[in-house]
Amino acid sequence: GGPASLSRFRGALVAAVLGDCVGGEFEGAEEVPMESVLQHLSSLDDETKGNGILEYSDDTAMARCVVQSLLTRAGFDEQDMARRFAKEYSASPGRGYGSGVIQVLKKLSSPQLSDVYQPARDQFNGRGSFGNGGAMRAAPFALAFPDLADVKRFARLGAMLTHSCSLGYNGAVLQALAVHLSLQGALDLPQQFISRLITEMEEVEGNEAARNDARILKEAEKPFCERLHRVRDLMDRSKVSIEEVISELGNGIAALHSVPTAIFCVLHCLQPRECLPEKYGGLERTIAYSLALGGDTDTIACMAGAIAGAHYGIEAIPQSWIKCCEGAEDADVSAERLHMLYHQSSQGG
Ligand code: F2R
Ligand code: MG
Ligand code: MG
Repeated sequence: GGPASLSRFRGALVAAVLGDCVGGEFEGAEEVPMESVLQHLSSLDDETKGNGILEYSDDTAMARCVVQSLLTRAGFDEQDMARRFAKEYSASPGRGYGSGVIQVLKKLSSPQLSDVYQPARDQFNGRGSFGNGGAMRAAPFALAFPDLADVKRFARLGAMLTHSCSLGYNGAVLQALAVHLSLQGALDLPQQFISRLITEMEEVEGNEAARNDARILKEAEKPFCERLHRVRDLMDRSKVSIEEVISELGNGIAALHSVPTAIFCVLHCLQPRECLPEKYGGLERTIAYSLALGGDTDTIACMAGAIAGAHYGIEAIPQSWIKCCEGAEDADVSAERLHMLYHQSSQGG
């Protein structure tokens, strides 16, 4: 489809759910042989499976809250979104949430709470979380707002409801930017895509709060920019091993160690790769490669899935995968509604 087509919206939201559901199998594993990944993925073609057998985790549970809030309020409303996070957690606490964020979600359910951003600020002795929980649910912001400045602003505010450290919320901004650009067809020119992300993040990481957090955590002056430069270096190499990707970019639960990694997975899998079956299209390659990195597989595959899905569109996703994943069909319905909201906004309605 063309820029911002319905197919791209459906691809983004559905592939994010698939990444979460199929990635759950390997979350936390140190090494994941490609053979095990391919076995897991081919088991999804088994006709006797299906009907949402693979459950979604916190990644999708929170993204669904973001989507419902953006749709119901026709824009960003922090009170409504915070209430939905708290309600969702209390209804299904067993979705594999991070151990820190649980405290925030409990506090957000208090009717006495006057500032919905305060519980996040109190995390980790006032330093805030740098986990990837803001980034894992950031894709819907790119699907609701056509304007780049809105995508950046609301992805940051949406993440700050749980992640007040800039290394957490700027990961969400980067993820939303990647989906936004992919939706416009920017992955047709991969070098320009990565350069554009670096330019945008230069500005995002240029403020005092970001510099301060980076200094305290002993990271580079502009940590996401530095990682994106590493992504560009790896892209330019003809051969890269999985070990090198993990050591250069990471595969962990911190946004800094997973959002640039997810972006690399998408870029690396734009072409066929020796380690992946020839019959796989780009979307299948991206999901398989994300799982083979090990570590935070559900979240890396969820984020890479959203970016790749926005590029390849819904037609690239195998029907059998959709049938196996809880929430994938709901995501497809929501994508259509977000597409309408996005195009209403772009017409100034
Ligand atoms: N939590 C998981 N997976 C592991 C456990 C699964 C579960 N117990 C099960 O077996 O079912 N996955 C999910 O969590 C990640 C998103 O986490 P989020 O929302 O960012 O949570 P949190 O708690 O804010 O941060 C995660 C951890 O990062 C460390 N951390 C963050 N900020 C820190 C800081 N300022 N100082 C020190 N440590 C910090 C802590 O260890 C946090 O617990 C996704 O992978 C999702 O799938
Ligand atoms: Mg998860
Ligand atoms: Mg995870």
